[in-house]
Amino acid sequence: MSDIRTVLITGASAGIGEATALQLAKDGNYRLVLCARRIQKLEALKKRILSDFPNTDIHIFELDVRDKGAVESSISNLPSDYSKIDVLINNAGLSQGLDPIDTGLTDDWDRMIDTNLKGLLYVTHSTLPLMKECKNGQIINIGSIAAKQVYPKGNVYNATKHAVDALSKAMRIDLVEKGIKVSAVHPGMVETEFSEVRFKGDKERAKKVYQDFTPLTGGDIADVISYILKVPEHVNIDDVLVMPKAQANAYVTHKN
Ligand code: NDP
Ligand code: 8X3
Repeated sequence: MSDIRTVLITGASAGIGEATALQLAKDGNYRLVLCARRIQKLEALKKRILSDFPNTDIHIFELDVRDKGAVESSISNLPSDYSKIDVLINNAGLSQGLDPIDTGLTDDWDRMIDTNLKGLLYVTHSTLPLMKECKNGQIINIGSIAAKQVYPKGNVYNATKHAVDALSKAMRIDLVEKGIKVSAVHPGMVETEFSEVRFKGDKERAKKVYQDFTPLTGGDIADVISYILKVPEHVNIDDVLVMPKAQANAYVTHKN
């Protein structure tokens, strides 16, 4: 078993994915394969990583996880140095809108289902053949507190994240005999681009979500992921719920 593991991170251009790429570069024993739709952001991240951690091997590529054909061809045609994936971090995801079920927009629903659920499935399906040879494969799915609790107007986003929770459990069963570990990390509120994306560019509304308490940072979640990847080979962290101290659950956040 090589000491250097190759890690594929989806949605690495911002937030939790970007912070995880930086943390794993710092940890030092990972070869990074990073994808997202915004290639310029990935290029800037690659530059930063190579400036801070010059010995990092890093490959970036543009990918919309909703595009089944693009997922299949880009992952099956990775450069040979990066074509054996040890670790997959299914992080790409988003919320669109915050509306009751009767007035929600069906286009928003499609975007969330296509990204958070179908995208995760396409990427996993394309990556598993590249993991087969390694005896210590590992998948980390990023769920949410919304995978555990349903909150008002969260309907379809909540449903996609409940599905990520269910799929994480199902993958663990189906992959156990192949020696592939499956973990799910479920964050509470993390200050990233998430709310700006949910509210379609309304920065003021997004900012208010994280006001008057201390939310998690992408780095907090990256720390948890880094730890999950470091436990001994015979140990698996199945499921982690990580909340800001001020957030008791999906409904109760203590604001000053
Ligand atoms: P950000 O909006 O900051 O980052 C989301 C990332 O996903 C970006 O890199 C974005 O890249 C990528 N992405 C979105 N759609 C696609 C797509 N179709 N194809 C490829 N990449 C895509 O949000 P977070 O970092 O907060 O979110 C990361 C994950 O964490 C998501 O799954 C989210 O649901 C989950 N989460 C977030 C929480 C929070 O409070 N922030 C709490 C709980 C879970 P690009 O736009 O360049 O494609
Ligand atoms: C993102 C956190 O509380 O907005 O999954 O659902 S929340």
